Amino acid sequence: MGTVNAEPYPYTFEPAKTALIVIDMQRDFIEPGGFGDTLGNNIGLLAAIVPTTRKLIEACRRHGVRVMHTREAHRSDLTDCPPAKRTRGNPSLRIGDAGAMGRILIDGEPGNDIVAELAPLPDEPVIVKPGKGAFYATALGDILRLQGITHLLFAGVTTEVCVQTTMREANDRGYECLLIEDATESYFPEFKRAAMEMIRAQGAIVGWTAPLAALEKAFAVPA
Ligand code: TIU
Repeated sequence: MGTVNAEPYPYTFEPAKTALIVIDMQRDFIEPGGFGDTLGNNIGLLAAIVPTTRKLIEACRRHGVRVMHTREAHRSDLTDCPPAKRTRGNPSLRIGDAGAMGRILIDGEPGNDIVAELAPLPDEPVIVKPGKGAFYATALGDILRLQGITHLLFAGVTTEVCVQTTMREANDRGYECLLIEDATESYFPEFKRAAMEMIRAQGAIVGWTAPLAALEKAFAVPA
């Protein structure tokens, strides 16, 4: 059993029943020419969390917390992409268009890969998701149930879009959720701050937040 000095109060978890879900740390959101860039965002903010996220992943691997990854991606024929999602905002490049790293947000394209520094190990599930939430139209719920997972740690991008949506989906399904504060980021710093406050308000209405150092301290206490 580990206890993290989290907000709004300590978060207790059993590593064997806990999974880390690293959300959408893919080149499309983080590198120049990807989807995030074409939407006009400052991608440098997101690239800055890669080293901390790597430390988090490595700590979880060492301490028996299962690591899972997600990618926001659509089928190459776009049949799983709602037209509303494709046309919203009238971006210069739409989902499925040819960009600097292949077709934007299409499964199997170079831009859809997880950044090299955070590459999944062969036994780590990668959930390919067509929505913002990782439970929508994916096998994630079944995978977690079959693995006996009750607690979820969250990292990745962006805090108020795919991370928060997935945390809310998980919370409604009964998982105890902890967001690692310095392993998540938004294109809008004020949205990250607000999302973290919303998550932990009202006695952890959606879940807890804590920095990586607090999780590392919990791991350091002998079981
Ligand atoms: N992964 C994720 O958050 N997808 C997005 O499109 N996020 C934005 O903030 N645009």
